[in-house]
Amino acid sequence: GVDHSKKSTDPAVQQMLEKAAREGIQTVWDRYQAMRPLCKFGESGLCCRHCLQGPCRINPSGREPRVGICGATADVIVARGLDRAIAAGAAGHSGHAKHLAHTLKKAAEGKAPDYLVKDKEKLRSVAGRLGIATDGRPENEIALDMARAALADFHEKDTPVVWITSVLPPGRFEIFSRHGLVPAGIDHEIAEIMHRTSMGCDADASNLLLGGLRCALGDLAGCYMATDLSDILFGTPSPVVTECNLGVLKAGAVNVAVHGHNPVLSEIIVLVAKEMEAEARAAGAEGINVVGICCTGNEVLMRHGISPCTHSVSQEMAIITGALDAMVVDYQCIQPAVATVAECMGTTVITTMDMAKITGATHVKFSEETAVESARQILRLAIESFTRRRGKPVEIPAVKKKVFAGFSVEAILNALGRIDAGDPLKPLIDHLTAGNIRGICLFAGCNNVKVPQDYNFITTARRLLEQDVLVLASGCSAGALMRHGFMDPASVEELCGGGLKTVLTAIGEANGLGGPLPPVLHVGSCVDNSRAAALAAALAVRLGVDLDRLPVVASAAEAMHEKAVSIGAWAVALGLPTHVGVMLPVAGGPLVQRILAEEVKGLTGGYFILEPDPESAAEKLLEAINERRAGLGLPY
Ligand code: NFS
Ligand code: SF4
Repeated sequence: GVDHSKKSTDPAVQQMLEKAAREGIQTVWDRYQAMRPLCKFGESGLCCRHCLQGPCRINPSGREPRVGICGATADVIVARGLDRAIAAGAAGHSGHAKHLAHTLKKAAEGKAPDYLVKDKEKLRSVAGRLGIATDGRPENEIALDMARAALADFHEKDTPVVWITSVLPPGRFEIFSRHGLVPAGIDHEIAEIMHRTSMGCDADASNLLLGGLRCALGDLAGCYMATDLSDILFGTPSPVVTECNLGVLKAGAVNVAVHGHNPVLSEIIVLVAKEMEAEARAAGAEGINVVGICCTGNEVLMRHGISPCTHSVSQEMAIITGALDAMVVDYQCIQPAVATVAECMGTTVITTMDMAKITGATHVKFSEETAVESARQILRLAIESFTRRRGKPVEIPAVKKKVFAGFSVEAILNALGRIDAGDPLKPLIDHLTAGNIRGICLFAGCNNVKVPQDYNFITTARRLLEQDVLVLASGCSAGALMRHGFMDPASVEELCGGGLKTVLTAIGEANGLGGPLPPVLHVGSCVDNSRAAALAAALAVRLGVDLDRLPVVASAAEAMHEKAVSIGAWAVALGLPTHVGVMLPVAGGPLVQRILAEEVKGLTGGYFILEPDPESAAEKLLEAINERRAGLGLPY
């Protein structure tokens, strides 16, 4: 067959690409080829369609036209475009959070009987942080107040976004206040970006980017809120072990993939699938095998050990196996093409959210009031689909890796507490200080069809681990690293430097694992990047320094979605050196590039490292870590 290694480094995906080629099924990689060459104007951020006089495009070579019809300069057009990406990302994360707030509210009011407060301890601790009274109050009352506080954070009110003000180390808040970066309301900031980037408003690139940073902090609030409320409703993750990749599909079972983002749907599917085992067996199946794709997969992996099947750019591959009976989706990151591929393979694609339908898919409206009933209806469609597939040949790649996941901040502190119960952060601080841990890197974001799948992640992660950097991962970057064995404790020997190995082994052994923790700690879905922010904030408070002095960095090596842009922007606002491995559409704006890579340092301490080469990216991240170690007077 053809060499598919330029498309994906994952052998399971390569096998499916061979099958797709054989059967004439078009995939994302074929569509990418058909799209090339990509438009140079768009790629460099130099096209504007913000009014009906355009579209305008600036000549990237420096020749005419140099400004838009209205006179907007290249930098203005680029900054406006970036701001809109940030706003779209923030709308996604916070829309997800708002959905959870409504679910929590309905649960507290007794209107959604299939949901309840599962983690009462977290409810009380988050309430305490938000200033909601807890003493002697029943859970439902606290939950209702919290849901109201969450919904209130979306609009402009007298006080700023509480999911920002209550989560930052004190010094950070001062910096944000000084530079006008404190979000007044999440939806308010998104709307303001739409306003200021419309024709004839903000025409100053640095002012535009400041607005973008404030909106990105609205995005952080949405992420943080989503994590908090999910933990409260569905439980705070603790360590789980399972397997991942396409090999987790089972020819004889009703295979159901949950794909998208919000655990409001996937949690109930997981629950109801257990109840419907008998129904599946009556249809001749071995049972119901729920697997995850993308971030909702991460949510149910973290809380229930559900096996992740694949992620991001390779989502069509799950269908191409021929073994997937239903793909149940909510919103975000679902390639519309899944409906087309599903038609060839007999999979039923089920959309569930009225704001995210796909032509060709089956729509089953999912509402919290009747969640279990909707889930039954969805799973019945999956069983019917299985009945049609029964006995037909499938091709499931025999590729699986072990995954050790579930590292919420609570789980990390709990594990560290086995070393020092009175002061769980102390062992982490001691190892950081001594240099056994050189620094911490958060891997985040998607796969991108422009990068051989997972190549950037594994190349950069290998180098950082070997240099004793503690690696956290979320979203589809976690998916990438798990599918290559980076979440199997057995890989510590091969991947980690001596210092890191000592630390992971000491923690693992103190927790009765009889061996190390995995090389990479899975912190959850993309909204759970907030967990990394929380851990960094705790370290900063404990060390008595602000976030921009910590040897903590972030990397989105294969970013794709607008959500990844907004996360990157809040990481920079928090003061982190933040690597992006795919070119942001900013090449056409030299001033914008300079602000993002350098000048923003003067404001927040953070900055973007735009570096497509994964080896150089690792070196730059290590340099940034070493620079910060030096600043703290630590050996490096
Ligand atoms: Ni994050 Fe998660 Fe994946 Fe990218 Fe999409 S699923 S929210 S955006 S593709 S990492
Ligand atoms: Fe062109 Fe200005 Fe209209 Fe954009 S806003 S399309 S640059 S005239």
